[in-house]
Amino acid sequence: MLDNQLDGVAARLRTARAVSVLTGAGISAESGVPTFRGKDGLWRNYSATDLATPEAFARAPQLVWEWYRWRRRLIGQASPNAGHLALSRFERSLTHVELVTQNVDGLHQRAGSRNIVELHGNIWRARCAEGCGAVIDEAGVVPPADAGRVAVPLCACGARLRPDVVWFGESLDPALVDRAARAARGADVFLVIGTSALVYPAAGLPSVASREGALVVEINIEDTPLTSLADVTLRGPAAVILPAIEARL
Ligand code: BV8
Ligand code: ZN
Repeated sequence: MLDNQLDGVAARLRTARAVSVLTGAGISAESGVPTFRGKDGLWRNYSATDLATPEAFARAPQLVWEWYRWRRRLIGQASPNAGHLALSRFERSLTHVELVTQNVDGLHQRAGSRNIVELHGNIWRARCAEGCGAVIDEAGVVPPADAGRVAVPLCACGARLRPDVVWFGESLDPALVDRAARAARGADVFLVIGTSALVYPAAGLPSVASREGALVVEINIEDTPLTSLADVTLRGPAAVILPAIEARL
């Protein structure tokens, strides 16, 4: 069954004018980066929705920064996995690939993907919390493990710095949302990889693609709210499924 499905998806990818991809935390799971809602959770006994909010940052900026430094350390020690790498090679072997990611870990860039829309920002950047416009790229600056309870970093203007990511309840960059929606509308094949399809507006993209006639392919280890909408469901880990598709291109 899976073999026939993989053959079918590879055949459609080969002839597709435009392929769009939406990834979530699941594609980074095999790099050792915990997912948001998986059993290993993300951090201590906090849930992401507790900490990834402007209210949490206003209430406990040091705790939020401790969480993000912990994630930067994890991600800094992680490498792109076979799923990220296969996707980056799709950019060269297929006609046109647009990669929309909900992930903030930067692993798609490190895998060599270029055409990326980071809907939720990037954990390696910090920006002024008061909006003076300062953005600081701290890519690869892995915080030391014994950092402990470190001070909240400050912007040159004196305000606090915050992670340059989109928190729950915050609006996404309209230009990025528009680019992602155009990628979904224009896709002949829409691959949805490693996302629980719970977080909007990203979770709305597959139905945009489906309405415009795209073949929607879900790659996940379990069912999600998207499974019933998908034309093809490839059940398995992204780091196995994506190379298996690539081998058939
Ligand atoms: C907004 C950055 C307008 C921070 C993140 C009710 C209905 C609809 C919407 C809402 C609602 N109530 C509130 C909202 C809005 C809210 C939302 O959608 N909430 C959800 C929880 C209901 N959305 C927002 O607030 C967005 N903004 O809508 O603006 C607005 C303005 C004001 C007020 C209201 C609305 C902003 C959302 C962005 C939040 N920021 N990240 C950070 O990372 O620190 S979201 C966070 O969740 C990550 O980006 C993550 O990527 C994302 C989604 O999670 P997933 O990626 O899907 O990861 P998850 O762990 O859930 O699932 C992993 C999947 O992988 C699983 O399915 C698993 O089976 C699979 N998997 C595991 N291993 C593998 C695998 N698959 C393949 N291979 C494997 N090996
Ligand atoms: Zn500032």
